[in-house]
Amino acid sequence: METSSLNMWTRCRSRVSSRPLPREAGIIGWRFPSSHNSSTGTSPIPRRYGGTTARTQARRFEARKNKPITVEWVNNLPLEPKLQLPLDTTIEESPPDLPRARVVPHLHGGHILSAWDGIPDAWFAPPGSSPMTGPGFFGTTFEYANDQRATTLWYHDHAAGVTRLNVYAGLAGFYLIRDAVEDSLNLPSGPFEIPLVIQDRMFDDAGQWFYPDQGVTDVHPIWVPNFFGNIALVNGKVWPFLEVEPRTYRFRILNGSNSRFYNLSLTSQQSFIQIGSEGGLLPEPVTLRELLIAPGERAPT
Ligand SMILES: [Cu+2]
Repeated sequence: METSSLNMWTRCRSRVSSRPLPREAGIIGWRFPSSHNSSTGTSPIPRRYGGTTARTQARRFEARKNKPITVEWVNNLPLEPKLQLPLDTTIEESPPDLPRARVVPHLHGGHILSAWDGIPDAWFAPPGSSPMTGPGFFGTTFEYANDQRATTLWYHDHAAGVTRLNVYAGLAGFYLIRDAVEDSLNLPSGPFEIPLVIQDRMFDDAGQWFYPDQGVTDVHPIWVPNFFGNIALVNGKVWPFLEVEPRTYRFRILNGSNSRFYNLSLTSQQSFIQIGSEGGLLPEPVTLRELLIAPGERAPT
């Protein structure tokens, strides 16, 4: 699998820690360079599919309520991404003369001033691109106020005309906000709190990611209205297996797929408890045997 197009670096200038995903989780797309990662200093964990190393999952942010952070986003993608996904240049905001490697981060569900919300035309491209920035660009340093209750957010690319491909390529990750209320609940933590991002993918015969390029109209000849992959990845791994202890776990589930809904259940038919949703903890826990989760949705938190 080609990986270098996923090498989007960020620098975190705040106290927020950027802990790696759990050991059994996937790899890093948007990541913190270790020299800027005072909390862990860890490197991405390489996994192998089809003989080459894949990096598919971004690091996560850990934030505390009412402790703002400042993030400088650095686009260090290659000018020509080696992972060639079909870009539709018939979309108005995506003419062929724009740099392919343009990005702008959006914190999905976060309380944010519009300037830092990942406005689609506020994109920025790697050094050497022409143009370097979109018409709505204002900077690469974003303020995140974290003035909302504990919840499970995620961030992902939001650049005009290329979001679906950038998210598919791995520019998405968790952003957790914690607070004292949640702390007081003594929920499973540490190795027993496991974020799970579920995404579907397609692979070609060479083990490369594949994205369809046959549109349904002549107007947008390569634009597909929905993408449904035939392989499920969790934290960047294909059909992974997690060994667990006989105890309670906290799974923070994110559907990071482009289009696919999932109806999740335990093969043992056991029930499980949903304690939260997109905006934070539910008024009271709900016991479920199935959990239907839509693209972009998070549960249980
Ligand atoms: Cu979103």
